[in-house]
Amino acid sequence: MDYSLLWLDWKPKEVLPAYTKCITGMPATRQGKAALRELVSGLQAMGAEPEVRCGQASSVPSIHLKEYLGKDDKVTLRRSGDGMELAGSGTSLLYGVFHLLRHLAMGEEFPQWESAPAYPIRMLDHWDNADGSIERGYAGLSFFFRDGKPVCTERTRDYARLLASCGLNGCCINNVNVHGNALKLLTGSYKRELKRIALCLAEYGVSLWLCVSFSAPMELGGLDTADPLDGEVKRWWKETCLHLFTAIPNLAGFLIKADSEGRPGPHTYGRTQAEGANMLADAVSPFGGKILWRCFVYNCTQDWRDTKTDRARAQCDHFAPLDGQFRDNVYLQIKNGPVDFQIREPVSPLLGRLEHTASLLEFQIAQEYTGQQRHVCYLIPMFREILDFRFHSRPERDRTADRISAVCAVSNTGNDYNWTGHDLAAANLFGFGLISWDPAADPAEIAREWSILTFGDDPAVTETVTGILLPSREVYEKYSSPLGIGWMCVPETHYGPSPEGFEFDRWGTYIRANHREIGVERGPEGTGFTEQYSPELAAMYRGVASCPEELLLFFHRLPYDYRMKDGRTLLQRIYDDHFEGYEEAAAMSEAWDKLADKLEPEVFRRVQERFREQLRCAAEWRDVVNTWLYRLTMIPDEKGRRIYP
Ligand code: GCV
Repeated sequence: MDYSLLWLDWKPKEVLPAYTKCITGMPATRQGKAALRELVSGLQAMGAEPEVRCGQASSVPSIHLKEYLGKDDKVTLRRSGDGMELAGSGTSLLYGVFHLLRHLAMGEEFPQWESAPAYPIRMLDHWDNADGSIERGYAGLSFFFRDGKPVCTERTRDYARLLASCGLNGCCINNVNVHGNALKLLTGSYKRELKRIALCLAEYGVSLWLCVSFSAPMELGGLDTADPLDGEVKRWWKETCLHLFTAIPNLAGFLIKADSEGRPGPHTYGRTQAEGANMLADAVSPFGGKILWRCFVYNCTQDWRDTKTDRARAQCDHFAPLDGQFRDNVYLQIKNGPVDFQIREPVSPLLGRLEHTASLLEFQIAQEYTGQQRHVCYLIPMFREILDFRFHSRPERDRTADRISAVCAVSNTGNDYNWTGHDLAAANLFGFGLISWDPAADPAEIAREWSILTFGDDPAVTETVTGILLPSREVYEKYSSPLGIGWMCVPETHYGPSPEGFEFDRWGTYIRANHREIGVERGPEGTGFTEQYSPELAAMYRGVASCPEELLLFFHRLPYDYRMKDGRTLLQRIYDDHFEGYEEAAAMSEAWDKLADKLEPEVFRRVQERFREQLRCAAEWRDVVNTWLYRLTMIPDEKGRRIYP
């Protein structure tokens, strides 16, 4: 096998509870049968030899699988005498089996669990292209596409297993920037291949989603318009959906990036985003399909002299006035921050504004701006912060977690042996699954569990790995872009430092630093972005003193000698962070080195190599950002450390 099984590579256990010797119950659905298979093979890998007594009650301690019919996701795992009873629908049995196996692997004898997922849609978005490349992919090539065509292999099945094992139930296999052969996914040219993928995913309760191009009626149908109100266009979509949904079971719907970064969309025809989304919603609705409509709509050709247009405002400006105008089967897909997956952004205000429209929160575990899976950056604590964020809107529906209806993440996988490029990045894949199921899950506990499942239960290893993962986001933040400003990376690649790179580009992501001041003024005298939040939050962000310091430069333009709460100047704080960030990354790398004789040599070596690159790059970030600021301001570091004048 040319890939690892990640956390599903069950390790032998010295002691297992007596009930692991016998399994009873006879699941009837495909998912239930998969659950039984997983249970048997998982227990075998741990060293048990379970006897399967289909349907029979057992007088010896056993695990009893009780399958309910229906689509309910609720799962109950409870102690029953000296054994365990697992009850749920077919897919829930899968969730329960994986939960049981994970907890047995963690050394828990009688794990009890009564749970249901917080959201009905918990999915991964792949930015895979038909030619096999992956946009912003950092772990090799696509395992969904090869030579211009979708492919279904053994790996597809193991991928579905990985998803189900952490509670995920959907994946969109192609890039939102639909081009090349991917356009033809809609036409049925690849019906056979898509059907195989769909069935393979379905066995593990994972639905298939596809990205489609809004102008497909022109690109594929030969029409001269894609106007969503045009009768021919509507007819084309309806017929296309009829063929596609009939041919491909388990197709859940479409994800669309429209009117964004050069993509076609309803604005081209003077129509609203709602008119565009609803037309597609009507086309998929006879098949129970859903439309995931991205809100990443902004002007990407903003002139630097225009200080009023603000990319951060765009989501709310475009979508808040349309609240309530979308069909029930439309979900607005909203990136977690108002700009674009920077290491720190405020939570998107649009998530606090929609009262009558379903929203789908979009995270990114592909580490586009967070070290590209060459740096360790455990993102789950950040996701938890975002889910816990309070909008001060309606008391009964105030936290992000309570306002959204679904959740997704841009995937960090590829066909690398370890799936995620950096071995430690798999913690983000696992963690995203667990936190999508339960937004109150503890990121530290997730890290601990992932480490034990992946590297075994040696406490020294667990302590070191969790000690590296947990602070890693703050470490990356310290040596890269300070205090929420973002965008100091190299345009195009989005890797490594280039503080003014975006300043001379057209994407509207200016940081506006000069020799006196740095930051973007987003209060009422600036772009007015603060006013998109509820009055309480707007007041907090508007005030320089009340604005959370970690977001100070996101919201405000300040002089370098501005005094932070601890008395340091803004500039000194930035210098300090960059020095400290590098030192902390070096300490993480040293901690890893001490695991040399505790891990598989290949795994140890791969991660060590990544740490070398992380340190090289962290030093570059530190030196480039500090030197650039020193040369702009000519204010030296108070501690006299080395800055390259
Ligand atoms: C898939 C950013 C990325 C693009 C990505 C886009 C999006 O701009 O750099 O590669 O396109 O976000 O989310 O659509």
